[in-house]
Amino acid sequence: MSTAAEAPAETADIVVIGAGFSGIYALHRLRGLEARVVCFEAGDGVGGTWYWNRYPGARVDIESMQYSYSFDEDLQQEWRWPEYFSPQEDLEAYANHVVDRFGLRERIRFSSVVNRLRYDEDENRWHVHTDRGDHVVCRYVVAATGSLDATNIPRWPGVESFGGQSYHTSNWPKEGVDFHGKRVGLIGTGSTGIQVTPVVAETADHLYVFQRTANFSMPSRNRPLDPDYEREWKDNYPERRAKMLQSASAGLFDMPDRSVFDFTPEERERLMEEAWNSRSGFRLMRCFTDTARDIAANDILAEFVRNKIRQTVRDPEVAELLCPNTHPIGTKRICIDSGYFEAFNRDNVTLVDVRTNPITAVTPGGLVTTAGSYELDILIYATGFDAMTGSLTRMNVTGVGGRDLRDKWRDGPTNYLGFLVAGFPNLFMIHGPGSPSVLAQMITGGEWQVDWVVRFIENMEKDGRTRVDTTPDWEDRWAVEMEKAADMTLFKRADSWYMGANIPGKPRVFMMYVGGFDQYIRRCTEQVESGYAGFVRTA
Ligand code: N01
Repeated sequence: MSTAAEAPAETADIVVIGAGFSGIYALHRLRGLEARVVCFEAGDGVGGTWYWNRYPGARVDIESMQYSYSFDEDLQQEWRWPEYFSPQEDLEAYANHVVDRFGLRERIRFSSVVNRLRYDEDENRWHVHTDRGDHVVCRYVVAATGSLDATNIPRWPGVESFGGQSYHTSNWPKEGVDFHGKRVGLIGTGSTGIQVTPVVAETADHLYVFQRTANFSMPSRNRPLDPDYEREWKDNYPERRAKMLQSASAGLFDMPDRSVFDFTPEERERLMEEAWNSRSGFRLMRCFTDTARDIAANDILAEFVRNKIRQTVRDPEVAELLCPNTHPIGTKRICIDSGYFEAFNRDNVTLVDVRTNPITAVTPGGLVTTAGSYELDILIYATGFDAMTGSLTRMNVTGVGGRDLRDKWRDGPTNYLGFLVAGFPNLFMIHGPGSPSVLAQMITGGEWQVDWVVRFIENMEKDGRTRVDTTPDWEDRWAVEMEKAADMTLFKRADSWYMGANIPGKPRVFMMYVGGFDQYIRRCTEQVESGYAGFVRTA
């Protein structure tokens, strides 16, 4: 499977795959184990998501005082975030700072794509191969491979034939792209497309936004970080970080205690207006207790946002097309924008409805839909990811009996507590399917998962165990629990990447644990306290 000449096998104790935020922390934590650790990273720099997604407008949608590491008090006191919601370049700079500050860089092998991961049951070892010819034989693998890593470009006829410049947003050139005087086509209106649109619109000659599904988005109201606010966080970091882990989202947000139906229409309008105008558009999603579970409550919130779109976009037909009406609000990732809807008031921006008239082909000169063709110089694919599973299934992973992970996950990504897959021993996933993953604040969630895995490995060593697996029965039990949690929400009503619905042929399963990060911690802790029930540890 390797593409370069293969070097002789070398040995290690642990291989970490990925030097994103969780992989970096895993490297730091694993130091304490006196183990030989090797980390492979596909990029030529650190930061994972925040290394790859350098498209114009890329910015986090969780405030940076929270979306940052908690493991080192000096680091969190000293680091300064210039803005409330950090842009990609600040997050990448932070990842680099952490790697250098903690001396981790030399442990990372950059530009090394793991393309084969094979478990040898006789040896109880993993064989890790890369496209550069590395072959490392190790005891444990920590797959910090990210939830949104494997890109999705739909297979339209002619995709390879386009004669202009084309980019997927998660593989953006470091030198940037000049849009001056260019006709640009942007496919996709998820969080990414919504961030790209206003920035490209500023310089492109013309921007065509190809929309299949209109999305709910709220203004980020991003601004320079207020020093008093920063001080307040820094003065209270230990307590706040602890509280984050006791919350459903691994973050500190205002939590509602009121039903939308406790109020008159006028009162609820006033409350929603207040939340809309608050510092963070996300607050709107936390206005009432029942909007995530009750479709009638959800409709009220959704209509409030649709009315905001109608008030913002001058052309009523365009406004109506931008109004989401295919899914309940919050069942696809809520987007946070900086002038998305306003961009459609510009003369150089055209919204193209590719739900009614789907894209049929890419040609050397542009795009063809069932309604017409568009001449383009630059084509931007903001078409998302084979999320949650793609990073592992594309890696050619085989477990006990040579079983291919793709085969094991044919009907959906079975796992136990999001950490282990039965028949794939000693392979730990971070932010994998079955964990809260993207439904909780990912840096904090990743730190917690990494800590759990490192403690697990420490205990294995202490107890003289060398192999851990789970069983299909425990996977089924977790699947039932996950299903139960998802059924209490409206998530399954949307054709979202959460459900695998964006990838043709992918099984339609809600892939994350939506019971809350606090509950997830409780469940993982219980299993450990009950003597590792569900984890089959052998010598
Ligand atoms: O990807 P997406 P994304 N024909 O899958 C469209 C995180 N993130 O990169 O909805 C036409 O959401 C697709 O249409 P539809 C965040 O978790 C965070 O935008 O499937 N269109 C959709 O509009 C987010 O959820 C931040 O009908 C096609 C778009 O492409 C996740 O990343 C910023 C198509 C894909 O949207 C992914 O976001 C950015 C087709 N054949 C991302 N196939 C922040 O922190 C796909 N599409 C702010």
